[in-house]
Amino acid sequence: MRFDVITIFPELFESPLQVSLVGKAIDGGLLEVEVHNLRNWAPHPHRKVDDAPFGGGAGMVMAPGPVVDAVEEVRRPGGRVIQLSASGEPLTQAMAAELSQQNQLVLVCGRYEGMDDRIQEILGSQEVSIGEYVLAGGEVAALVLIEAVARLVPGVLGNEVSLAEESFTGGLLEYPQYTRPADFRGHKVPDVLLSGNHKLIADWRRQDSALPARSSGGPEPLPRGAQWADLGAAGPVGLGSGTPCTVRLSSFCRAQLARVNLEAPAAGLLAPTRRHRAVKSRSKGEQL
Ligand code: JAH
Repeated sequence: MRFDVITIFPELFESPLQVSLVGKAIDGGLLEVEVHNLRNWAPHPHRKVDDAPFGGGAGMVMAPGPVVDAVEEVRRPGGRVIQLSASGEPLTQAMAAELSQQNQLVLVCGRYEGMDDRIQEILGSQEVSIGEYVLAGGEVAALVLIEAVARLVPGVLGNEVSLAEESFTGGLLEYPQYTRPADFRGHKVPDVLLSGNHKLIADWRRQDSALPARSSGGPEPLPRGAQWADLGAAGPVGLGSGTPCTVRLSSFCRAQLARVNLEAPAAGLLAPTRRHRAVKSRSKGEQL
C-alpha cells in the first residue's frame, strides 16, 4: 500500500515514519510513504500557498492551485484522496479497515484557517476527522490515520493473532492486562489470571472487557428520541431507528452491552461506559 502526503511541513513526518510498526513496514517494503512539500507546486518566487478569504474574516485560506496541482501529479489511477479536517467524517476502526484495502491514499494536510472548498469539489476528496477538536493543521491527524490503517495492511502486524482477536472485538474492546510483578506496591493482579485455568480466564476477560471510553463516562441519551432503558434489569431499549429490542442484563451486563453494540453498531444503541465506572459498579452489585 502507498501513502502520498501533501504538506507544508514535511519535517513533521520524519521520525514518526522511521520508528515502530510503521517504520518497519516501510523498511520491509509492505508500505510506501512519500511526503511531498506543497511548496514545490507553489508559484515562484514567494511560493505562497495561502491567501485572504473572499468575504473577509480572520486568517488565511489554503489556495486551491498548489494543492490541486500536487494531488493531480501524485495521484495514481484509483487512488483515493483524503483531506484531514476538524469536521470531516470520523475516523473509525471500520473506516481504517476499509482504507487498508486501497492501493493508494493521497493525504492532504491543510493549514491556516482551512482550505478553499473547491479543492474537495475538484478532487472528489473525502474529508476525514480524527476527533472534534481543532489542530494547527492536518499533519498529526494524517499520521494517526497512517498508523491506524498501516497496521491493518496484511503482513504489517507481525502478530496476526492480534488481528484475529480484533475482528472479533471490532478492535475496540479490551480487557485489563497485567504483567509482572503480581503485586506492585500492594496493587495485586486479579487471582484468576494467576490460576492457570484458561476457561475461567476467558470468562473473566469476557466479563471485564472494557468498552471504549467516552468523555463523560456512563450512559447518555440515545439519538433520535430513543431513551435509555433501565439497564439494571431486563427491559425495552430503543434502537434509535424505530426498531425495538429487548436486552436481558444479568451479571454479564457489561459483556452483553459490548455484544449488542457489536451486533447493531449502526444504531448507536448503547453508549459505552468507562472502565473505572464499570469497575466501581461491579463492587456495587453489577448495577451500571
Ligand atoms: C486544522 C486544517 N480531526 C482533527 C483535525 C484535523 C485537521 C485540522 N484540525 C483538526 C485542521 C487547521 C487547518 C486542518
